[in-house]
Amino acid sequence: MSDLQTLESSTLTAIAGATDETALEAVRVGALGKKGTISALLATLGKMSPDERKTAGAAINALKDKVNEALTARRTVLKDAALEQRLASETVDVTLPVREAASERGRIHPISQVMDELTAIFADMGFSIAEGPDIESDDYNFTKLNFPAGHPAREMHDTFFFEPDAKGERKLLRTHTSPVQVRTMLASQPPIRVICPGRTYRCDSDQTHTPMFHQVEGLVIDKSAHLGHLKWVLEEFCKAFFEVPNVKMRFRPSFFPFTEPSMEVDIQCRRSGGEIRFGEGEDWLEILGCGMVHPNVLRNCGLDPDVYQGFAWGMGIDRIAMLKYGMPDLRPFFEADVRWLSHYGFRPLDLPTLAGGLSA
Ligand code: 2NM
Repeated sequence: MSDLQTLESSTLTAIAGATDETALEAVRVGALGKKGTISALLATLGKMSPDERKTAGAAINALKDKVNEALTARRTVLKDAALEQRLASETVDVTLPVREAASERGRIHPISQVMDELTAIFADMGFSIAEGPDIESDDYNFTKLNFPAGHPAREMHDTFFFEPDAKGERKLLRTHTSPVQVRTMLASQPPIRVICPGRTYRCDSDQTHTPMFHQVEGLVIDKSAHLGHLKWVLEEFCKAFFEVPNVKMRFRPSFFPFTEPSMEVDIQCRRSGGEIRFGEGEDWLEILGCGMVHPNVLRNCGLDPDVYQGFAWGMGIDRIAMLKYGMPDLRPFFEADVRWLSHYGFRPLDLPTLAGGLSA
């Protein structure tokens, strides 16, 4: 075999054996690069006689063409194989569920959700939202609300008191949100339509009570507000909140120091197999207290009871949250367990609106 044939077969074998484009490029440089084997052969042509050059030149150039052809063909094969492999390894299953963004992974606590629902419902009826401090004076929490000193109703509230301050004043953790209504009446003139949601505190702890809990209270004051308006507001609220077209309500006489007359309100429900449904059935469930604001409260808050009258109500947010969302136990509300929250919590971007559905 001539040198040329040996070179040809070894070069073509190397080309066929190159397993990727880098290896193939190395073979090309080895044969056709400046110092390559074929380039070296071409360099010998200069020293040949014209006859020799004619035959050798043709043979070497034919070899060069053959090698170039083989290189091109091999390059195509390797390129195609590399593309195939990439396509196989980079496939995406577009039917897989999308992973939630971090901003969507958190959950809204049921109490926050219910507060958002309450405020959406009452804002739609024209109410404002008012808030006040958790630490209150005895005056705003009790005295102005017609709980006289030594009155037994003060003891009903199991109040957390602070140590008396330098002036001898004993602050407390508010036992209801009513002091916010006191502040509203002192600061503004009727007509007043306001709801006051927030944290409240009583020294009480068992299966159905936590020392901190949440209340929402409402207050309407003008020159002609009456019990008919109160019933309408509460009925509209219950229908909207429990998302039912109709609900029967029962008003029973009761006592609160800040209202006269005072009533407790039950709503119609059906209890079956540990489940409770509203707007149907023959059972009753107590959900709130209400009444006409006592003339003493109006007077204590700077309003003339011969000119103004109004109604107020109060209810426990934690309790209506449990009822609406079927949560059997109150205590996990405040245990900050993410497993409970991911089960009972609400999606952060689904804000409750009356138009979009409260709990949709
Ligand atoms: C209730 C029940 C009945 C109430 C009364 C007042 C105020 F400030 F107007 F006197 N605020 N909240 C009230 C009335 C609260 O909770 C069960």
